Amino acid sequence: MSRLMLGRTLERVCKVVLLLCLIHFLIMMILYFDVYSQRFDIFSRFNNGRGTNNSRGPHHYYYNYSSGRPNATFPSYLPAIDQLPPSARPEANRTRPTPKPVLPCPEAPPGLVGRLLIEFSSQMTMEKVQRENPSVTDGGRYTPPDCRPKQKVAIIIPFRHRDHHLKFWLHYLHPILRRQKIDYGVYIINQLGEDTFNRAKLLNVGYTEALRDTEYDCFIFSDVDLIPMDDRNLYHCYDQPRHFAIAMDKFGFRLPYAGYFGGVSGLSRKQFLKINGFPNEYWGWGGEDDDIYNRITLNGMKVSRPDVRIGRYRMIKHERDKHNEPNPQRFNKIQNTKNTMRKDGISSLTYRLVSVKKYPLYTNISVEIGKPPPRPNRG
Ligand code: BGN
Repeated sequence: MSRLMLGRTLERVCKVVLLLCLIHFLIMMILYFDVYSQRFDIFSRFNNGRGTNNSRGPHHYYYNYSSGRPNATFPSYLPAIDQLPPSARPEANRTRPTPKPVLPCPEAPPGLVGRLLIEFSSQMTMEKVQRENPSVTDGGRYTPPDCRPKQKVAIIIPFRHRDHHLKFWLHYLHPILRRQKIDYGVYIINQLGEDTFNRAKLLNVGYTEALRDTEYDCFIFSDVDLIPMDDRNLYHCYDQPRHFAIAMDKFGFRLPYAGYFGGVSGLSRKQFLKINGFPNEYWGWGGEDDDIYNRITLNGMKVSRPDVRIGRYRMIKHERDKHNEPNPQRFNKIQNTKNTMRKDGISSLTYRLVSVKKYPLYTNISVEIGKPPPRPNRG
């Protein structure tokens, strides 16, 4: 009798355990497909025929303000367009555009992974990076398909002869920004010619040119060799001008000095205009970031920063660039920001736009920005 009872009880326990396993399995499957589709874009890899043999080769075409992609706002988990029956293809649905997501994007995006492993030794090609990022649309634009971001962010990168770094930057940043649910565009501001480099002037050009493309609210200015090591360092704008790259490997993962504002920083349109943009007169290496810091504090703002454990960055090692020698005038100039900032800035910016090319993962803006004024003859 008691054996029978024991047998029945065991049978019931087994049934309950089996049921629990089934429920667990189902939940795991749902989570797996939800998280992994966001994290690695595994479904979008097969999306709209842009796989290995895709049409997005390394070629480019020239700026076209009206070239919107019909499938730009389609969620990445939809099947490839050419696999759909004709009636279900977007062309057939022109009268019913895809509805824009109504829910605002969460403050803390759920797909973030935290600390990242960043290395620069693997073989990187632009084709590989393009294949990794099929949901980025021409000119390096991306909009989250499943929520409505508060800000539109332009990422501005001053550039000259750093193609190798750019591949790594795109390889790491596009997936991070996607996980962060940022609505963004990437702008490479390429200084033509071999005259002295001028980082801050290129950043002013980037601000101006990005706004000709889209109504951006926020501008993040990043060096091409700096990769965030934690995706919780969110690339959008804050109540105060933001300094993102606060703990670089080359400085022992610490701020080199309290007023450091170099590497990666971000200002809203309003904050940028309040300081009259950046100085145009810092030719060569150094000081321009200190001048920007001075502008911020002189205009009654404070720099905001992430937690030091989150604001970590790896810098791609490189030789010092040619034609970007330390600027000997920088020590004097940063003493004078108060007197110069109203006349020298976005209000006095001049340059010659040579070309705007939209590549699959970024927009390349090539400009001539002039050269430093001749030094007065002494003696
Ligand atoms: C500072 C530079 C910055 C640079 C940092 C980090 C100057 C101005 C004279 C003191 N500033 O010393 O531009 O980002 O080092 O390398 O040189």
